[in-house]
Amino acid sequence: MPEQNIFQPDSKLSRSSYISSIQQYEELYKLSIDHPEKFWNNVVKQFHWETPHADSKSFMSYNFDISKGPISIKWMEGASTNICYNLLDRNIKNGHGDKIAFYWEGNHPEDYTRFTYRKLLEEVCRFANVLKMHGVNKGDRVAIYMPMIMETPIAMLACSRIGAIHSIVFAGFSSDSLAERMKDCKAKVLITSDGAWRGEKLLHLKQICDHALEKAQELGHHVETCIVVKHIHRVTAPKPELIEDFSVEMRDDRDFWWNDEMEEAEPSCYPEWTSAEDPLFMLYTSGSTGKPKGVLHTTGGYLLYSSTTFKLVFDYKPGDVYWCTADIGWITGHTYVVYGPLANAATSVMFEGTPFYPDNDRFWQVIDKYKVTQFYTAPTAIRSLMTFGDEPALKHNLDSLKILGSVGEPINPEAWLWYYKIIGKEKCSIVDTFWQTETGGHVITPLPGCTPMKPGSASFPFFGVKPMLLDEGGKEIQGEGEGYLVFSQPWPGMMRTVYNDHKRFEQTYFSKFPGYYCTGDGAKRDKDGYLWITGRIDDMLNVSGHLMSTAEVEAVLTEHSRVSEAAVVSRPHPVKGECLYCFITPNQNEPFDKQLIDELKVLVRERIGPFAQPDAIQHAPGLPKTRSGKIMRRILRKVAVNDRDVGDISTLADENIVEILFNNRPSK
Ligand code: 6R9
Repeated sequence: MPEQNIFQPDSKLSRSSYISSIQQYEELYKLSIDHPEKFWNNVVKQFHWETPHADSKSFMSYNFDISKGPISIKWMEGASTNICYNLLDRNIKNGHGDKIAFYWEGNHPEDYTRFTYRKLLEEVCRFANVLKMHGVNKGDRVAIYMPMIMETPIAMLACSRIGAIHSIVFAGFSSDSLAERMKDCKAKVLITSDGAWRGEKLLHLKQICDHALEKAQELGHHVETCIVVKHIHRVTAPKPELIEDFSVEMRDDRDFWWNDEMEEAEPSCYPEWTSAEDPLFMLYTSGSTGKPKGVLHTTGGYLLYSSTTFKLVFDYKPGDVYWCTADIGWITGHTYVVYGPLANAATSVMFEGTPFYPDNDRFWQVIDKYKVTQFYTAPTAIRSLMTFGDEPALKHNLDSLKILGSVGEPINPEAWLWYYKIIGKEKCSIVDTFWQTETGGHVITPLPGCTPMKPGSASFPFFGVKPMLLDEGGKEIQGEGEGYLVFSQPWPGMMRTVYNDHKRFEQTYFSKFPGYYCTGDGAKRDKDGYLWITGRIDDMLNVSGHLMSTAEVEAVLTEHSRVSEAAVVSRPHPVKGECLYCFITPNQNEPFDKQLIDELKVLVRERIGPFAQPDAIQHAPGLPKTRSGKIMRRILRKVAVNDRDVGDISTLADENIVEILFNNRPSK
């Protein structure tokens, strides 16, 4: 078992936290599993329902067993509400109109602003009216490709106000990826900005969108409207010379400036009442077959779950200032920058920039500036900041911090301890939150002030979540052991389907173990019942918290005309967690040279995005395959780390290839 040190929560924090002891957690947990309605009803009451759900029977219903019929998950059937109304109007009615919803901190330290709940509602209503003017109706899909600026949550909430479904594509994806996603969801409108600064880099977002819109057209889908936020001229330029030849092309019949549209729009907009099971948003996540899946979340359950996990996992109290550094383009940004905090009338920091600009102490400087109480980031960020030593953090006053969160990948004990000691001064609870795009919110996590912490363990299930470990044959592993992490009953915030492909939803998550939602991750349970996530058990990899599939990258590499075959595995990386290691078999008589390597790197950046760029590309005159032609990735992973202890290779069609691959490893 990994590190077994236990860290007790700070007693002052325990005294004030919502859930203050393991006993209290266990009682509530039991209630949430045995009587979901009793548990969730307290949350239901906090929100406005235009129509309440019909009766107890309609509170929750589900089928997780494919042999008994289609998989289905429903919460609060028959109820209607509007999530934007609950996040804004309801909070204003409750006296929070002048409360700060967001402190926006730009890329440049001189750019900052703030938005109250009232101001946010006004802007959201205006933009909802803009969308309506452009013919967006309930159920239509709106693609969003934006930096971390206030217009992003405004656009999301405007969609939810009129019942449109937002589909955000992280603005680090390439134009091809954006096009593919817009085509898959048949987006009517695309919202973007002219560009964005990331540190000293200027990103040409509108240009990427222009290519994507063209490409979508080639793929057979026409996006009618593109709305563009003018951003880069409004803010301080880290490198003014880069703006000199920055230009944006606007097509008269398709492109509109955000500000021009907003000027004419009314600042009020009656919310569209949507059914609890109406779609709220979709968000693409990598699929192990290559094509991304549009994970679909619905309204009522997601509201209950995002608000409750936010409140209890971050122990959010009025007066706190919370900061989640995730980009809104990922699920963490959806649930824990936008929906969860606003549902609790919270005050958050929203940050446009990077941890390294203008200096490596930016995170710590921002925590000090806003007196942040809860800070939520990813292990990859912690690891890269650790490399600069303690001094950048020690320069700032971090005393306001109470809770530190981690998300996206397993946090190694070394990074955990640094976070705990140097950032949290041994008085903060660390919440290592395990969850997925599919789960909508945290599913396995410690609770602050409550759970004794083990560095590297996500510890225990959140309320309503019932995890189990299964062996390869589907038998449950009780007590200590390791297996597939599955869930045996639904919680309100879990995904409902893959957009337009319910079969794929059933196939991906419910076919391996009938009756269970399969996460695709492995986990261990130790003698104290703590869960330790061991990582993906499918062909997925996690680079700096970005999940991608080996198949997706292989498909891109083999597009190159000189490549015959490609295989991709993950290799451990000290900062990114994992990185891509690629094996390339060129076509017969084609050389494997630097030019090819460079072209392949560019290709992956173009097709997927810069974060997917391989760290190593090696020549593979052949790949280790079984007689039935399956690539043995286990062996490739050994080659990637230069570990000659490859185990049994007798099932290979050609055993000699293993030695050749070891000898062909790149020199650095
Ligand atoms: C929220 C998010 C999901 C995958 C998941 C797992 C890994 C996330 C983790 C973690 C260990 C944690 N993961 N949090 N592994 N400990 N605390 O990241 O969603 O982008 O869909 O990724 O990330 O492998 O299956 P998503």
